[in-house]
Amino acid sequence: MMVPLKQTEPPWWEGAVFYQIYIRSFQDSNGDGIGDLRGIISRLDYLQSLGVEGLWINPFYPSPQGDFGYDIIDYFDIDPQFGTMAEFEQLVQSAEKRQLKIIIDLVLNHTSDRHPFFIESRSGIHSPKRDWYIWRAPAENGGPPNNWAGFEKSSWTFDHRSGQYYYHFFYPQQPELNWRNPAVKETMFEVLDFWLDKGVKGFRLDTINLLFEDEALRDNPVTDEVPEYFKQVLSIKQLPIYTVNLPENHHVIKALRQHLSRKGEEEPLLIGEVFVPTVQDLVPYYGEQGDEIQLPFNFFLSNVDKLSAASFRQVLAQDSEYLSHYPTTTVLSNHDLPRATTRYASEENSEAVAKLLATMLFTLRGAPFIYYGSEIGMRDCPPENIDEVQDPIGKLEWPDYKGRDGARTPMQWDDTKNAGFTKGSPWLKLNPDYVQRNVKAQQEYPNSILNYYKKLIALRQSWSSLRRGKLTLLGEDSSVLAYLRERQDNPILVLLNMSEEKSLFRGESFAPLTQKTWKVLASTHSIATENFPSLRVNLKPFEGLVLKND
Ligand SMILES: [Ca+2]
Ligand SMILES: [Ca+2]
Repeated sequence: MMVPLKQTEPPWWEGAVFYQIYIRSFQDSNGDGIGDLRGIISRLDYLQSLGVEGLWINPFYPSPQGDFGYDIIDYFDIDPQFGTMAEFEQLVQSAEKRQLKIIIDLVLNHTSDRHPFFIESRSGIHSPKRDWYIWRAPAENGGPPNNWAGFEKSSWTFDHRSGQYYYHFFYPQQPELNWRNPAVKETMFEVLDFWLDKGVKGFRLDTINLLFEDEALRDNPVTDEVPEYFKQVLSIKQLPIYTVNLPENHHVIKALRQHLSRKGEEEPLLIGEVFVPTVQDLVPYYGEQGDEIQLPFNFFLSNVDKLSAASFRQVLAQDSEYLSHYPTTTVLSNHDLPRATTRYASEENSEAVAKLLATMLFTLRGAPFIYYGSEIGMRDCPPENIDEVQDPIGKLEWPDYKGRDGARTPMQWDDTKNAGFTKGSPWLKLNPDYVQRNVKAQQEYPNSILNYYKKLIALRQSWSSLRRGKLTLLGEDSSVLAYLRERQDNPILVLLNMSEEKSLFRGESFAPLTQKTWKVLASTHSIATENFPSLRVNLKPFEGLVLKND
């Protein structure tokens, strides 16, 4: 029975600051060159000192690591290279003591081809688990059952023993579960129960909008007009209308949300990775009654291809139009993208741009997601030749695309050998800039990116207008992105000069700003204490300012 929600405190995650830990690269504790759970535990004090609230950890389940953990062979255990279940429990407890909430990554769409379910399913047409995956007879010409494509030109792989094909949007090592089978649903829901019992506070659901495919297996229409967003995941030109965002996904997500609502307990947080063509298409994933995913990832800001006030403003205007009544996320970097510093800055202006982007990250509506290392302005260090490549997509597409290794290099803790990440040989080479760019150096330098992050995170937590206020975009300046955050009587004004030239912001032309004087709360360039009675602000190149009503 649905009980109407009482008007109470908003949930902890609304507008909260999250930190993404790519576990392989964060901190190694035993010298094997691979980050692990004990490594994370040893850095919890550091994470607490940043002021973040949620920790999202990339997959740590037993896995052949064909896609670095997104190919799971056991949903109820920890891969020995990352640690033990006892260490995971210790991590949750130690995090809890520091008010840090653990969010784990979960892959429901597919398993590894070495998962016992798939091994059983593959054993023959009459296997009791045959229908747990998507098996079909060949087309009349012996080829794949239809034209569906994803990471590979055909999403079907032929199995010689049974003479049938199985379906996988990603790699052949990632066969897709058949979500039309109720047994699959029941079994996978138990996985979430298991981890909730371990004390996790939520899940980041991998590719959750790919659960269902068209039952009749109709061909996807072939077209040259593939939306930008799908170009990243489709190897051939087609509109994935029969493989992505099917209405059936919503039935399962609703059922999952309902399944997880436990009486008297705070509802676990569901964060969803959803590939959708427009901001508007995110809306259905919240559920008509707010009964699906609380936080569908909003990647549109990270799709902006250059540092441009106009381009970011365009995305934020779309957010305002469609998402102003929904909690959302702010993502500039993650394990699938080149880091924002690499996308938007040169080596020379990297520090200034990192601070400017941080000013935006922590002052927008969406819950900010910090990708590990962003807080010190880490930059990509891509492989130089194919022998160095670890990422499967980099191996497949070299040299056109070098894969995602560049954004996954080990965390730069200090200037000792291997940056304090490992005493052994790191699984992926370090960015040699760690000698200058590292946590220890930035802790000691008051105007570092790291200290600026801490300052902005603290501001977000003390000003409810930053965390929960509405956002109003101001003007159409080509250099300065300006917006107001308001809640009750505490407006905050944010000015971001995205140009490498000085720019003048003329506040007098905006009615909400006049009749007020403004005082600097945070500034990228110096610890300013200036007042701006006239609201004509001269901004230095790449300067960002956060101002309060004085
Ligand atoms: Ca290790
Ligand atoms: Ca699927």
